[in-house]
Amino acid sequence: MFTFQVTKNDDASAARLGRLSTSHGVFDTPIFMPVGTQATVKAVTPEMLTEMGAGIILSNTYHLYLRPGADLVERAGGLHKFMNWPRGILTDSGGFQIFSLQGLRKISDEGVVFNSHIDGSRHFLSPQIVMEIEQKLGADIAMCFDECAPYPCSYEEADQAVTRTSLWAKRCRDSHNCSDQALFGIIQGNIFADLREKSAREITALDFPGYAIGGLSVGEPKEDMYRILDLTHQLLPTDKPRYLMGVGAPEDLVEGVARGVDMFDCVLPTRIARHGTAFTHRGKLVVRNAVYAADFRALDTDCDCRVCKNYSRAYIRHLVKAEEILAHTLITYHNLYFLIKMMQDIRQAIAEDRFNEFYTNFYASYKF
Ligand code: PRF
Ligand code: ZN
Repeated sequence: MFTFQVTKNDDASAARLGRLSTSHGVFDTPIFMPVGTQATVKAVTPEMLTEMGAGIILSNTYHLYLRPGADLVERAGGLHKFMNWPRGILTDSGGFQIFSLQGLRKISDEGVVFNSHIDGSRHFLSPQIVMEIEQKLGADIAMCFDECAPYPCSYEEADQAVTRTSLWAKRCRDSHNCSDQALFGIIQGNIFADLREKSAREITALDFPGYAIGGLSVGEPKEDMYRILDLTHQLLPTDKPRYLMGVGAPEDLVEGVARGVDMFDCVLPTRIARHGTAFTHRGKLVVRNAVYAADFRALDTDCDCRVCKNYSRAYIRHLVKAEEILAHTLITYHNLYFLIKMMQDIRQAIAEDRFNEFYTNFYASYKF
């Protein structure tokens, strides 16, 4: 049920257009996936996601395994039914979340022992167990259980994460037996070129239907991320989707697409929304700032989303200051729409052979 076709390659960059088919819909790439960690994209309903044009969302194995539990989601009929989201879902494997946890965790080749962030209870996850959980959740795309080395880290640490990620990827592949779910491999290697090469070689040898680039946007300078992307995309098969994990700043979407990335996800648009910040074509707008107290223009005067058509900066700032939860909904809606529309514009630009022009115009108007 899972297929991917590249429909066009850009002449002037590694950007490309593609089409991803799952049993929950067909999606054009490059695509941005909103994050719904706990089976909800915070502050917006699935109906709003449909309206803004979201095709596929990401959810998290780690959180759903701890609460409400994979068995419950399975009994509900899977994640799509449980949360009333009819389109695509990708589940991240939990590796990254566990490695970002503070406190006790013990990692070996067998798996990870860790304490729940909810009640401190002790748990063990292995590649095999994660595959069982992801199959119960029933997303269209599941991710392998991987080890994401932190930044900064030593060469030896990054090397060990690459070795373990390959070992686990093989175990994931061998225990994954769900025909209606695609399992993606994950490339690690931190900022070390030769480790990226080794990881890409070992993971692609396992022949997954798609490949993620993990271990980036973990605190390294942007130049390092772009340099690693430049070399990694060339090591991946051209006929499989490439997914850059946890990256979603507008400039990183543009840079990622230019380096051959097809899929992105990030909490940034939803997280900054809850802190009163909106994306606009001219850069980020901190709507909670006093300068917007009597500004009756839209969040982004160049946006045609439902929020920008109907609500002013002054009103939304008032909601933020009064700590009204509608502020979260309105800004989240706009921020997600902004990135989804930006990806649509990027796709159109690639289709019309003017991605280069899009790139130049983006930097001319987007201020940092
Ligand atoms: N691995 C997994 N999920 C992730 C990452 C990773 O390396 C990242 C890194 N930016 C975000 N989410 N499994
Ligand atoms: Zn808007």
